[in-house]
Amino acid sequence: MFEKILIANRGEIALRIQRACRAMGIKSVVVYSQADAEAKYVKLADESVCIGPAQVALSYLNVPAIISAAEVTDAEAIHPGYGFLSENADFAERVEKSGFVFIGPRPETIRMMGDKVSAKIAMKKAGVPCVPGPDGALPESIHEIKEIARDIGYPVIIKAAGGGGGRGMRVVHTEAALSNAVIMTRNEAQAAFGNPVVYIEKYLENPRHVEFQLLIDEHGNAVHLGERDCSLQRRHQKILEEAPAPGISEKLRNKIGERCADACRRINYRGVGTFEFLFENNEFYFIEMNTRLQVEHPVTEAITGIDLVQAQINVAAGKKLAFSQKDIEIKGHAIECRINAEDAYKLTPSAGRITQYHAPGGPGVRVDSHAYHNYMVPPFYDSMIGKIITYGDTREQAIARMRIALSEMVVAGIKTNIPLHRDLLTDSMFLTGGVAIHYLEQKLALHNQAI
Ligand code: MV4
Repeated sequence: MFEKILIANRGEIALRIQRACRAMGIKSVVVYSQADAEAKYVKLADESVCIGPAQVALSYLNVPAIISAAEVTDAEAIHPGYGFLSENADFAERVEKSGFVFIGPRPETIRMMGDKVSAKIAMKKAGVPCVPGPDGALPESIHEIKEIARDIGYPVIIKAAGGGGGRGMRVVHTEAALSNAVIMTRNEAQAAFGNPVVYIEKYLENPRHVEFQLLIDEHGNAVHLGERDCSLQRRHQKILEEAPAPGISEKLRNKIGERCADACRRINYRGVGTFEFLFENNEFYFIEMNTRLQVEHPVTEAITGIDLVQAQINVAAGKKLAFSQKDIEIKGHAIECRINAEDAYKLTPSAGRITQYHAPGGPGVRVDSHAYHNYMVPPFYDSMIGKIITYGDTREQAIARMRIALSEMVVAGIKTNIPLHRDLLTDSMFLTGGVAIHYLEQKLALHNQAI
């Protein structure tokens, strides 16, 4: 096992990884920007290294500074967390070339999944159900493109191969709009990702976003840990997630989970990974694979009892999984509310000093947050200041516990989205379960119209 791990991230996930290291008897080093000097995980750290000023390009994305920090502190492995460099294949490669272990998949795997065209081809070949559309990139000829779109049937969606997470895509409803949409998406893709390649899919109008969690060791053992429903989002920012996804049968879960596990074995995947699907009319359609630990991993931990960060570290150290698929039981229900420093309904960021902070507690309540009384939320980074995760035997119990947790939580001095969560936890459509990806935006539009 590693003696020391460097955590190349900030915020609640830096603290989460630090706690996993502590639980495993591994020393950890945190890197931080000048704006994060007062952060909780820096104060709690075994060792810390300032890697630069507030701007992410000069700190959390500063590859030489991070590698140097690992060198001077004698760390053996680097955990990238989520966001920042976590899905950067060049970074993973630099880490390994410098003699450290990258806690994540191989660089080639990250690169393949970063290209959404090659990811989809690999998954389709491995038997994972995908959104209807041709394999591979769109051709140059607009006549050919029109023929392809006609075959698929409108509406279609044009996506950038270098995109993902909602960046670089365009919905097309008619043949008249097709040519322009392809040209615009190509141009934007070239500008944003340095890659003009685009592909086409059938556009699903009202799906849910359901994703499967996978865990794979270096010895070919792959398990799925069930799915999460992440449909409650706005502008591709998830705000509430739950596991399992309401209304998915155990049979369907195991069928899709097995396909994903099989695909991971075929491509020699290592670490944790998430298969993102659109789910409509009880069918799953693969869209993308994420090669990192995700923000919403705690809901999966709650329903499986598996510590995903410890598992990631074990697998990165070359250990075999301590369990197989038959040992994994999906039990109970978990909900996560992301607490953001932002206006609850306008969703504009609200940085500043937290003048009062009280975290909820009690049975089945987990709070992952780096915030505290008098903490200054810096304006330079993501607005998420923590997550509340509640667990119950049933969805109803998890919801009831979340309502109480939200009623207990106090964050003063800045605006937060806690009022929106309180509202959602009494929303009749949410209570029924299984709302689609556009639901929150529709609800917010109604709210903002009414006031
Ligand atoms: C789609 C889609 C409908 N049909 N693909 C957005 C994020 C990126 N991961 C893929 N996205 C979508 N792809 C087809 N063929 C709708 C979305 C989409 C979406 C997906 C998941 C969660 C939220 C979303 C919000 C808007 C659009």
